[in-house]
Amino acid sequence: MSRKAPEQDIDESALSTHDPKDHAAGVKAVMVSLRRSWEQMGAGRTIKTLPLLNQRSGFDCPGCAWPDPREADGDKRSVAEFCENGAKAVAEEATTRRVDADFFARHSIEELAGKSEYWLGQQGRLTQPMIKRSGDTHYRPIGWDGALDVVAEGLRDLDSPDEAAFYTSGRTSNEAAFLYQLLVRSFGTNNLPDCSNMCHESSGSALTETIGIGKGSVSLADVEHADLVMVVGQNPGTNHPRMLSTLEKVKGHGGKIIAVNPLPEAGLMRFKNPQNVRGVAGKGTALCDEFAQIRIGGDLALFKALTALLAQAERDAPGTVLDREFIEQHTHGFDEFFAQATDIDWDATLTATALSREQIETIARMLIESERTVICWAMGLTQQKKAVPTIREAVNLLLLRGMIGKPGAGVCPVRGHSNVQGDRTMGIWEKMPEPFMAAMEAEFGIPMPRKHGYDTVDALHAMQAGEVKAFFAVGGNFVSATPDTAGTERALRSCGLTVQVSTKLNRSHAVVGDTALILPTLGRTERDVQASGPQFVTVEDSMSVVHASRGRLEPASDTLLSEVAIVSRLARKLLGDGHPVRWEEFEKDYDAVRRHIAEVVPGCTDYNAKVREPDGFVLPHPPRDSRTFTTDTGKANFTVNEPQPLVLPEGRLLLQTLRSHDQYNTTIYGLSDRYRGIEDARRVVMVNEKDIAALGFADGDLVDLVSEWPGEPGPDGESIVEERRAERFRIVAYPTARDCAAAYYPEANPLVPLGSVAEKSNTPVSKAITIRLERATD
Ligand SMILES: Nc1nc2c(c(=O)[nH]1)N[C@H]1C(S)=C(S)[C@@H](COP(=O)(O)OP(=O)(O)OC[C@H]3O[C@@H](n4cnc5c(=O)[nH]c(N)nc54)[C@H](O)[C@@H]3O)O[C@H]1N2
Ligand SMILES: Nc1nc2c(c(=O)[nH]1)N[C@H]1C(S)=C(S)[C@@H](COP(=O)(O)OP(=O)(O)OC[C@H]3O[C@@H](n4cnc5c(=O)[nH]c(N)nc54)[C@H](O)[C@@H]3O)O[C@H]1N2
Ligand SMILES: [Mo]
Repeated sequence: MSRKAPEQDIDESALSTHDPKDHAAGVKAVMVSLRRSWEQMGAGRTIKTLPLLNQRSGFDCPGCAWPDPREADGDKRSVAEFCENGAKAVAEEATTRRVDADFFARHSIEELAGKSEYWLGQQGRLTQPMIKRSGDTHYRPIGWDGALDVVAEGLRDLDSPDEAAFYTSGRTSNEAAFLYQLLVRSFGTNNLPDCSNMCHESSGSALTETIGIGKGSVSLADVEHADLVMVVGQNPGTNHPRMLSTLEKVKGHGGKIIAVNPLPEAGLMRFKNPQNVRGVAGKGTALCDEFAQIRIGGDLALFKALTALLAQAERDAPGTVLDREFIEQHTHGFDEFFAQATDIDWDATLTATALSREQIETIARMLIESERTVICWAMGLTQQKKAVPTIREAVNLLLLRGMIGKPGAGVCPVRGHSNVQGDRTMGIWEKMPEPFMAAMEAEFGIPMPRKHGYDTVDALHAMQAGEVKAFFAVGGNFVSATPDTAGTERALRSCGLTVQVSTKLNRSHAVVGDTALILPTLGRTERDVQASGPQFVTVEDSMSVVHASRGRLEPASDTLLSEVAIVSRLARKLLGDGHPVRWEEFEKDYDAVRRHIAEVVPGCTDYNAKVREPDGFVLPHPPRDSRTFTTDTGKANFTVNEPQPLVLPEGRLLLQTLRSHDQYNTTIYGLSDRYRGIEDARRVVMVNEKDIAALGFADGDLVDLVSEWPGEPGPDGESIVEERRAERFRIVAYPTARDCAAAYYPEANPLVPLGSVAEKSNTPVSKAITIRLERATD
C-alpha cells in the first residue's frame, strides 16, 4: 500500500462503471476505512486514531454534523462510533504526507492551478506559513510574525473595513469562530460570508420565519422514536452514514421511512450495519418503505399536494386528521392557509414531480396515520430556487398535525460541516440580530458595526465590481465551493490580498490575489498545547448539542498554530496594543474565550462548566422545549407558498451537482463512487438511459455540458441566454428520474450562474441547472 502522494493527476479515460449498489455499508465499508487509513497514516497511527473518534474523551469527527448518541439519553456509544467516510475524513487530516517549503519551490503557483483538487489534496498537510508577494511565481516561506504583519498591513491599507471579506468554513471550533467574528467586527465590518450561505441558509430562513429559530427541533432520540421519517433531498449513506444506524432503529420498532430523491441512493434502500450479525452476514435492514423518485425541483409541488390532501381528508372527516388544539393554541395564519389548501392541479403536480397520483396519495395516508413524524432534509431541498417556500411547506405539513415540539416529531435539517451550526451560534453571520450585537458591545465595550455585511454571493459580486479587495478565509476552499468558477477566479485574482488559514492544499491557494498567504493550522485530530497546558475546543452538532473535542495526535508540524492563536495574534497586530480586548489572554487558555462566550451567546451561561460534562449540553430550542415560537406573531406561522411551474425547454436536462462517495466537499479522497458504480474518474454526467437515447447520444459518449441562463435584457429588449460550459464529461447511463442529470461538485461548478440563487436565502442554485449536452471529440 502506497503512503506516498500520487505523482500523476486523474486520468479521466480510466472510467469504469458497474451496477449501482442496492445497499450501503457492510463489511466492505470497514475494509475501505482501514485501507484508506493505512495508506494515509500507516498502521500505528490508524490504531491510535480511529478508536478516539466521537468518543467522550476523544475528538469530534471532522466529517459531518450528525450527533453522537448521548448516554444522558440512555443511548450507548459503540466502540467504533464512526463510519467509512468519517474514517476517510480523519485519514485525510491525520495523513503523514507533508507539503513543505521544498514542495512550493518545485511547483509554481501557475502549475498548482493546473492540478485537480484530488492531486492537490493528496499532497499532504501544510507545514509552515508561506507567502507570494506581488510579482512572485512561487510561494516562499515566511515566519509567523512577518506573515501576520503583512496581513495586518494589507487590511489597514484598505479605504474602509468593508473592502475586506472574511470567510469561514464549518470546521472552525466555537472558540476560534467567536474570536474571529470579534476580530472582524472590532475591525469594523460585518462582511462574514460562510459556507452555510451555500448550504443550509434556506433552512435557516424558512425555519426562522415559521417557527422562530433556524435550527432543527429534534434530538437523536426523537428521530429514533419517530414512527415516520421522511428523508428528502439527502444522501445519508454517503454524507451522514451514522444516520443509517438511527434509521435502522426506526425500522426496528416498526417505524416507516419515505425517501424522496431523484436518485435511488443505496443508503436509502438498505443498510448492512457492520456492527451487527445481520449486517455482516445477512441481508441487512431494508430502509425505505416508499421511494418517491421525484423530478429535480418537484418537492414544493409534492408538499403542496400533501398539505392539500391532508386538508381534504379533514374536510371529509372533520376532527380526525388535523391537530386542532395545537393549531389553535400555537399557530398563526391557519385560516388563510386552509382556505387555499383545496383543489390540486394534478396535471401540474404530476409533471413537476414525475410521481404518480397513487404514490402521492399513499404518502398522504402514511402522514395521516403517523403519530410521530420527522422530516429530514439536506441539499436536495436547500439549493433550489424555491428552497425557502419548499421548506416552509414542509413545516406546514408538520404544523397541520402538531408535529413540532412533541417527542418523536419535528423538523430535522441535516447539517453538513461538523461545526457549521456552532459557527453561526457564535456569531459567524453577515446579519447577526441586534441583541447579539448589543451583548457584544456590553461585554467588550467597543462599538459593533450594524450595517449588514456581504454573504458569499454578495461578496463575489462586490469582488467582481472591485469593491472587495482583500479576502481572508478561516478554512474551506472558496474558489472551488462557490458558483461561476471562471468569474470567481477572476474576482479573486483581482484582489490585492488573499489569505487562507488551512490544513490542506487546495485550489484557493493557487488562484490568488496580488499578495497571497497560506497560514497552516492544527486540525481537529491534533494535540493543542498552550501555555496553560493541553486545550480542548467545543463544537455544536446538527441537533444543538454542544460538547468538547480533544485532539490527541502529534501535530503535522511544530510550526503550526491553532486557529485561536492565529486569530488572536492577528487581532493584536491589526487592532493595536491599546485595544480594550485582552487578546493575549486567549491563546494561553481557551477558558478565557469561553468566559466571554458565556456572557454573549444566548443559552451559553456557565459555558466552561457545561462543556465539561461528559456529553456536553443541549442549547435551548423554544419550539422543541416548550412549544414557544419567537416569530413576529409569537406563534408558529402557516405560510402560503406558490409553486412555480418548471419550464424545461426542449432537448434540455435539469442538472444537479452532488457529492460522490469518495469526497468531502471539494476535498477528493479518492475516485470510487462505489454505491453508484462509478470508478476511477470524476468528469461524468449521469443521465437516464431513455433521455440519452432521446437526445441522440449513447452511454459513454464524451460531451460538453452547457448551462443556459436568461441573462440581462439585450438592446432589442429580448432576454439573451447566457451560456456557461464545462468540457469533456462522459455520459453514464443511470437510473435517475427522467429529464434529470447529475454531475459531481466541484467539477460542475463553472455551470452555476452567480445570479441564480434561492429566493430570500441567496443560496446558489446548485441543484437545478438547465443544461444541454454537446458532443465533444475524443
Ligand atoms: N462523506 C461526506 N460527508 C459529507 C459531505 C461530503 O462531501 N462527503 N459534505 C457535508 C456537507 S457540507 C453537507 S451540506 C452534507 C450534504 O449532504 P447531501 O445533501 O446528502 O449531499 P449531496 O451530495 O449534495 O446530495 C443531495 C441529495 O439530494 C438529492 N436531490 C437533488 N436534487 C433534488 C431535488 O430536487 N429533490 C429531492 N428531493 N432530492 C434532490 C440528490 O439526488 C442527493 O441524493 O453532507 C456533509 N457530509
Ligand atoms: N455546485 C455545488 N457547489 C457547492 C455545493 C454543492 O452541493 N454543489 N455544496 C455547498 C456546500 S453545502 C458547502 S458546505 C460548501 C463547502 O465549502 P467549503 O467549506 O469552503 O469547502 P471544503 O471543501 O469543505 O473545504 C476544504 C478545505 O478546508 C480546509 N480545512 C479542513 N479542515 C480544516 C480545519 O480544521 N481548519 C482550517 N482552517 N481549515 C481546514 C482544508 O484546507 C480543505 O482543503 O460548498 C458549497 N458548494
Ligand atoms: Mo454544506
